[in-house]
Amino acid sequence: MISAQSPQVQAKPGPDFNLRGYLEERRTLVEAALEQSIPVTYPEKIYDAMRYSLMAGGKRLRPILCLATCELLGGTIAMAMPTACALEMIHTMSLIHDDLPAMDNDDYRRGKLTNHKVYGEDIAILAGDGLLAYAFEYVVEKTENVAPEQLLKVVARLGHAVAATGLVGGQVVDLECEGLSNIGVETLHFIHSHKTGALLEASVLSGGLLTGADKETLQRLSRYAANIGLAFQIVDDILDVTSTRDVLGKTAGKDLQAQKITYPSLWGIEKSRQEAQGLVDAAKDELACYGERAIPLQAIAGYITARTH
Ligand code: GRG
Repeated sequence: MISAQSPQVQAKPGPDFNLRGYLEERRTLVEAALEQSIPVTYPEKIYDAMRYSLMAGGKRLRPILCLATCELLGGTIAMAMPTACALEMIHTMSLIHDDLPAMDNDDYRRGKLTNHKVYGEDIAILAGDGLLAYAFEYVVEKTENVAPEQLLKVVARLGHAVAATGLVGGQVVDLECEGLSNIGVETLHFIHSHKTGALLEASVLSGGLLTGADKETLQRLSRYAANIGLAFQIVDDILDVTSTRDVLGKTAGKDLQAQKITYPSLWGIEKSRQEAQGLVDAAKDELACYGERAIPLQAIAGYITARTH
């Protein structure tokens, strides 16, 4: 069980803020909560498959964004942890389905064989479905000390991020564009603001919604999230070209191999880097009004362009 009290955390915003320590500390908290979130019971095979991908590592960026935003606005880690776990369950299910032969057909994810390579396609589809449904149950059942009307808004926002208005819509357009060489930057933005941006935005907004944030605050958070979401995807595209499977934990060079239109293929690597940096700077500016308290979210924005995997 997750304690109703916030766990003791050391890394606090301030002049000596240490992003590395902060991310490590939050990741450890999230891992511990995820570890307890899905007990294995009958039929064990499906729980094993769900846990295989959920506990396979990853940066845990979405949960960390949710926790950080909730804390920025005066909430606690404890009240946001069930939502943070649900975000990671949703993210993980999208990776499982994305890797399927009917979609990206990938063999490696998070440095391990993909779910369908280990459990077969049938179970991998069901593991994704199981994680998706359980994410919603988990938020509703496990969240404490949040007003029901705020929690309803969180649930609605998660649904919006998953549905055709979010991940599903982005994935459909991505599939439609496969093999086409005349994709413009607007279509590319649509794909990524839906496939990648929608869940990152939901991560930030749900942290705000849990605290009952007002409309103006939510709009500011949305702008921060839209900027980091796009920067994140540009960097993802750059890393696909410049990195290796060992570092990425997934197949590198896939976009080039599939002749996919990407930001580097449209703009080149240097302009892509500059665009990503401009978006990160804009994201940081959005939160300047919070002073020192914004340091963690601003530093996370910076990490997005500096990351290597
Ligand atoms: C949501 C119902 C439903 C179906 C899924 C397959 C699909 C529809 C959408 C694809 C979503 C997708 C895989 C987007 C890519 C997002 C992305 C950039 C993933 C990598 O995220 P990281 O780098 O990965 O945060 P880690 O492993 O660190 O968590």
